[in-house]
Amino acid sequence: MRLTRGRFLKLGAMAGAGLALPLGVLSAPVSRLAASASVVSPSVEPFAVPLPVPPVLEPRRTGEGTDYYEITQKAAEEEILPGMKTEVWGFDGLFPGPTIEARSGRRVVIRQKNELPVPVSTHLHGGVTPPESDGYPTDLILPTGEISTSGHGHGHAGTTSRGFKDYTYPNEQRAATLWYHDHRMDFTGPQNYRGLAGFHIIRDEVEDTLPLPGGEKEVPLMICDRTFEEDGSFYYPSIDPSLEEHGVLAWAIDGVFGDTILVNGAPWPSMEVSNTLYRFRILNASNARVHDLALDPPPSGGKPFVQVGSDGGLLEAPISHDRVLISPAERFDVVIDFSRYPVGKKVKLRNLAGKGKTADVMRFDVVRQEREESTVPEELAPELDFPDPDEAKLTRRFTFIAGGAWGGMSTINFKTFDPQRIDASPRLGATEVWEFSADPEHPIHMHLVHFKVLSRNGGPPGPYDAGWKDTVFVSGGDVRVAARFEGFRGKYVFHCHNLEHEDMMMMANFEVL
Ligand SMILES: [Cu+2]
Repeated sequence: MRLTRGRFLKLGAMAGAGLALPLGVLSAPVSRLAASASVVSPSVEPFAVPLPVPPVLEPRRTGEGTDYYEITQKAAEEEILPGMKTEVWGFDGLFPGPTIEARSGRRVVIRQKNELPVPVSTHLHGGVTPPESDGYPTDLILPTGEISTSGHGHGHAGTTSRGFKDYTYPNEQRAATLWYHDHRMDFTGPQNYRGLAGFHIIRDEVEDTLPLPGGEKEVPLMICDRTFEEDGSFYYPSIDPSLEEHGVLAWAIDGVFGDTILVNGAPWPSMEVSNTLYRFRILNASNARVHDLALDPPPSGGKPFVQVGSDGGLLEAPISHDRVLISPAERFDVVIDFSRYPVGKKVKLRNLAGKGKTADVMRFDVVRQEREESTVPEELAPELDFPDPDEAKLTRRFTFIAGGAWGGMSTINFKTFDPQRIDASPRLGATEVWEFSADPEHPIHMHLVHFKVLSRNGGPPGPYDAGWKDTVFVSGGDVRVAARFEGFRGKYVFHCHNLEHEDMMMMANFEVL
């Protein structure tokens, strides 16, 4: 999106009418705003880089019932674009961060050390986590060195630690693909963009017994988009790249879209596969981009993606899809059968919602024949214990309206985020129905709970709403979900996972009483 003169004038007029604008938007010269929107990344030959897989982190020590880890959030140089260096802010300096392999019922304690020049807060997305370890946006870990907290953020009301914080994850939940990422108030967009995201995979006995592809045939795929400067550094349209002042340039208020697609941190990578089944844990870690994934060419004989899991773990039974529509923060656990292609075939994973270069994601090269040792069983998980909407005592309604209409601020029920205001107070153990409506479209995420999608625009749930969800894509209509508020009492957030909307305060609190 370009900043047109008309759009700029509209923003100016709204500011004049007294709406709060992020600092700096209007004081930045128009020439700078317009020029920034047209940064184009150095070109990269697609499918030339092999797909990396993030390393699995070893615990520092293992106690009875608990594994203890240590991660240092720091800057490091990585070769993302061939022959160039990019400074990333990564967990242990890596982008993506190292993968945590956890067992259901076995606690993980992670000491997060902050060696970055800014405050951070680390959230385990999909985790049933006590509030003090949930990575509340204002529960900051301040840097060890000199602190820059003078920024004009949206206000601070959390606890702070200096240098490090120990996060406790009970993992008292079923096997699922979770991920951890930065959640600092007002700065989640730029800090994720620089690389602060990694996988946290929980396994359990139900999953162990299934004959799904495993080992090297079970691959996490973190898909995101970035734009790079000529020198290889990340380009993010912050008003203040030092991240003391928050906010993005006006053209980016409804999301930052990169022109280079990365999978596990590599641009348009390729992966060699045998002609067998593979399991992919797909995460859309983009700030704002929605992916409509398809295989090109499609295999003979029908739907190529066999979905076995959603945000909250295994489905009861597999669901086959022609395409997988995945909005930011959602996870789809899918099996692809490469025996439906001849050896020698090169198969692109494409994004049908992309244009030009962003329509390509990665490529699978079917390079060898191998005996099949996996299957996708017709039953995956025992019947899922979804909340019963008839037991819901309460229906709450939340309307998400994007920033463009509000001079930059994004709202839920016409309110911007206030860490002190509680917008819903469900009782511990209670089932509630929440109705989300969105204008125009928002991936809506609830912390602490997983939910069941009940309906979409008054009709049945959509093809991508199956299973336990913690993030649901609401696109210009209404989605009703049922959630049971179990696990912990305390204050949690729910918000839009378009990170620019989130940073522009499309977030609210619920407190489990
Ligand atoms: Cu949004």
